[in-house]
Amino acid sequence: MQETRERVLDALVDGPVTGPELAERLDVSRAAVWKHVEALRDEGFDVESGSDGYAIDEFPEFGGSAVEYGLEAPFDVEFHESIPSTNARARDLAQEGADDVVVLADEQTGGRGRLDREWSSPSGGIWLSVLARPDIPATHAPAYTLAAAVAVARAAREAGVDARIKWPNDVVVPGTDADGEAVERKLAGVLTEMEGEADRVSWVIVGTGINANVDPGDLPSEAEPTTLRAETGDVDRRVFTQRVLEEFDDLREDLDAVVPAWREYATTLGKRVRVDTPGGEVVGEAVDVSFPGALVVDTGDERVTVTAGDCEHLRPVED
Ligand code: BT5
Repeated sequence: MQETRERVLDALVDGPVTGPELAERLDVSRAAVWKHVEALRDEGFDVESGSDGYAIDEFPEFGGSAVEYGLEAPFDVEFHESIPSTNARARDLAQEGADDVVVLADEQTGGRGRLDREWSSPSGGIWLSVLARPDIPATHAPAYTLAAAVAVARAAREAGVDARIKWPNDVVVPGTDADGEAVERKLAGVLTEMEGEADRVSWVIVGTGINANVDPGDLPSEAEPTTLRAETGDVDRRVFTQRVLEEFDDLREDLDAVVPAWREYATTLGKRVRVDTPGGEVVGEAVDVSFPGALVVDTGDERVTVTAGDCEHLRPVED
């Protein structure tokens, strides 16, 4: 089904092509061709039908087939105008046995951050979850979180935004507040969920929320958010999403490349940090990140390796 839709889309982009011609070429009925054409129209494609057949001139700004078209990564994309949470939907798909699927939405009504915090997801953003079944042990899954953060940072940097990464999962943009103090504003966050045995995960869901064509005023102000709209102007969400998925796909194939790529954009390294971990608070200088994504903190007395937690950047101590 998905594949036929893609082939119909390919043919229409190269069109015009008549319904009977297309039916013959794809070896499906004329009714099936018509159904796919109607489905593409529903997704916002401007399919013209003239005397020499169907043709497509314009792509919708966003949508499943639009993102799949020309995507150099092996994902099927399921698009929703509005959905409670793409991660929740991806979990349902995981139960059904799906693999390499991306759930994408224009708006989420129940988006979640880590520790069940709310993730504000108004229309105009890029809210997506990648569901995959990699052959990795559960302990390596954090590398997927870092990979998603790197993928978003790279796509944002290509779009002209000075995106950096704050350990472990925040894509931030440095700036100054009204008093001229340095601040880092959050552009995107990643929430990874998984299920499986210790030696091999059954599935991983990497949920990524990117504040794209959104006004910062529509996001919770205490979070100090920023958006692509505020930093550089509205982006083509179709292309931006493709770039994120392509970068992510490259990195997951080469997990050893993730940490070095992450270090390149890190704002946390060299800073004094306070990390709230399940085992207590760790304060010191963030000196490194080690595979698959742990933060190494020099407390002055010892080096502590932190695998999970909330990280706050502190001001340097005055000598
Ligand atoms: C995260 O959590 O940063 C992970 C966010 C993951 C969201 C994606 S969207 C697609 C997929 N489907 C979902 O339901 N979730 C994933 P955390 O580090 O816990 O940050 C959450 C905190 O960020 C909140 O407590 C707010 O303070 C702040 N926040 C909420 N919405 C925000 C936004 N749109 N931009 C910036 N900060 C936000």
